[in-house]
Amino acid sequence: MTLASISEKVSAGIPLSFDDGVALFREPDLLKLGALANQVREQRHGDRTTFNRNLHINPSNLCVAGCPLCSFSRRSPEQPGAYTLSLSQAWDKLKARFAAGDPVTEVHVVGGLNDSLPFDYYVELLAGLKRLQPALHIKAFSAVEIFHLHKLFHLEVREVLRRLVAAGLGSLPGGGAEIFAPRVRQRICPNKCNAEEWLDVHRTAHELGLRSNCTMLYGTIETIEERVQHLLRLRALQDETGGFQTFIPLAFHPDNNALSQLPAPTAVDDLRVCAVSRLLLHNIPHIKAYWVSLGIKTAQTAQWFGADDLDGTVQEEKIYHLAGSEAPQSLTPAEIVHLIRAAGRTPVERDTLYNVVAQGQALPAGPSPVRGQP
Ligand code: V47
Repeated sequence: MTLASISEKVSAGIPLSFDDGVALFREPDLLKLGALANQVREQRHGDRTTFNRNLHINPSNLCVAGCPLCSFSRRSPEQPGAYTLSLSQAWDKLKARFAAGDPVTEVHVVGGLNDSLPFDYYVELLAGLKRLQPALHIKAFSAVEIFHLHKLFHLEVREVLRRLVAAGLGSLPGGGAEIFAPRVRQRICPNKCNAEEWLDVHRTAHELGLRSNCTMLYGTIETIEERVQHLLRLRALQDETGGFQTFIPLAFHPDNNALSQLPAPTAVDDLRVCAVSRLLLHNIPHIKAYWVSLGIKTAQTAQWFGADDLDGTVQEEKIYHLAGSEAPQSLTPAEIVHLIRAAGRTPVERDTLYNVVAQGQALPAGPSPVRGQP
């Protein structure tokens, strides 16, 4: 398998094989790999890079899973830093955005696998956010959390999702997929739902008409082959349902967790994973370079290695900042617009479902100084 022969397949629209994926991860010429991913990106999205205005709410960090990879969770309420937000504390976070004249179109809600909150907490959390802002899109609860609610409350996954949709759930985020291989899961997240269960939650969500995102956490102990298998399983589900809208490669952060002996992935790893994902996942429309995970500079560069999205303004992110992310806590829309233009791309503000919200003159005027940048 050479890059030239893979390039021919890409041009002919032939899905790449497992062996192609392995060859791409082993390709020494990062720039040629990036150029091929960029060709596919530009065919699909031209020079646009999208972003949105969003707020993260993490209702509780109490978690029964105790994953070695995680720096956010606490096992018991007595542990330092453990918290559970009351409903009004959670709603206040959205209210604060209005009060600051900084409204969001999306709230991203994820948290620990808390086994002491009633099901109504989740329903009321979403319903209360919707009451505050009926047009808000709530992207909430990773498949791992949905699976936990299914087990805890003895409700079918479909029923959990139906009740949350009735309360205001708009889509599912892509977290918790990690690496599907049982060998890796056993070491990095032994108590999380398995690959089949994760995929089945997304399949059910798609059957109910919800869109969702998907992820891969790279840079722990996985092999290249396990990465490729993971990506191909996402691609197979997408062939079945068409419900994934974005793939987000997530770079492992080793601070303050039980895997802190591992080195963090380098920028070259980040760009390679981004490019290979774009090439293998021909049927998933968007590749998100999540700037909180990659850092601003790599996320900008990734716009030339297959990515066409940067995520959003992201206020109140905890999972990556506790694990060592040095990215700013948030960016203003004007800062993101500036970063995208500085990367040589055309910024477009989108909503969660990738409808255009603002472009051209309607975007905030830049350039403006970017925190954390020289
Ligand atoms: O599920 C946890 C990962 C995910 C670490 O869908 C870690 O739009 C690196 O899924 N190092 C949460 N990664 C983040 C996530 C996400 C983020 C932004 C947008 C979307 C979306 C989804 O972060 C977790 C886990 O896979 N994670 N700990 C860590 N130490």
